[in-house]
Amino acid sequence: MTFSQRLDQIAGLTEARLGTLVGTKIKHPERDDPIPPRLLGALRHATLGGGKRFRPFLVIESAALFGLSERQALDTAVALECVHCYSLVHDDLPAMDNDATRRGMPSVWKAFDEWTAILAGDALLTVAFEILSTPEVHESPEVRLALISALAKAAGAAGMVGGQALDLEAERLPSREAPTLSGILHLQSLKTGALIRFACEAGAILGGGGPDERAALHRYGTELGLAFQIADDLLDVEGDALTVGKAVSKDAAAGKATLVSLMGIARARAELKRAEQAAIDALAPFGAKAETLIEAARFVAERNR
Ligand code: GRG
Repeated sequence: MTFSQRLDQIAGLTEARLGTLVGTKIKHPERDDPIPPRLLGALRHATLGGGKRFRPFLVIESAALFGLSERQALDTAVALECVHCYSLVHDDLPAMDNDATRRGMPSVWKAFDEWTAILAGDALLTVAFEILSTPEVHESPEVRLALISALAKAAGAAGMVGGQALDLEAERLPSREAPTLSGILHLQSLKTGALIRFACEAGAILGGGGPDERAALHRYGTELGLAFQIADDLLDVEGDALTVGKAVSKDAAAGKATLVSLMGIARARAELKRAEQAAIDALAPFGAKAETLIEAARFVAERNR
């Protein structure tokens, strides 16, 4: 099976499980309160029918390093995808990035309205933790708690939300200082990197990996997240909107400092190559078992969507 086929296969599994969980888990198990239909429509619009499902792929493939089956890692993967989808729904809002399209469709606030999009994001964030609390994720409550704690940290104020805050402050606060490369690297390692790092470490948490294995996956996730962000910035400069599935050239039009605008395209490409190789090197302790994750690093560096 090629890498692309494997990514598509995991995307299919994720889509099917999301379709089941978003709609059933967001119900009180002992009561039969239905989800308000408009909100449910927004939740399904936000989660189904698009997306590479790259973070679920990383959870499932990092768990495979420890001998876990797809099924054993799938609900953790889906919980993470719910957090990712929430972040996209909120990021697209007029008060944030003001994007009308996402994944080749109208963004949630465009298809519904702003308040529904805010509430859909809130519901997706909370359902992620509801999913992680269930025994289907792992039989051990300690493992479930470790996943909940790690995802909360990755998504929260010192993780993705913190990165988004730094990004918006840099763009909008009148007192802002001139952006520096180290400042942008830091905010991106939170905004984009934290969830990708969690995805890679989740396999070690689920699979009972030791500190060295977890540290190796942490390093892999860090370099992969950086490569992912540089590739995303390059797509904004060089990609076409139809393939990418959202508006491009937005950063330049907004005069926004990005890794590419601060480094220039040539240096950004070199840094992308370095991060790709560093991610691959971090997997050395896993030997041949890590072949699919190695291909994932190559996919990120070469992606066009
Ligand atoms: C609103 C708290 C909050 C955070 C938003 C994720 C994010 C933080 C903003 C999205 C802005 C952006 C375009 C970041 C660049 C990297 C990124 C996360 C791209 C989208 O992820 P993909 O390419 O999307 O994996 P798909 O649609 O394939 O899931």
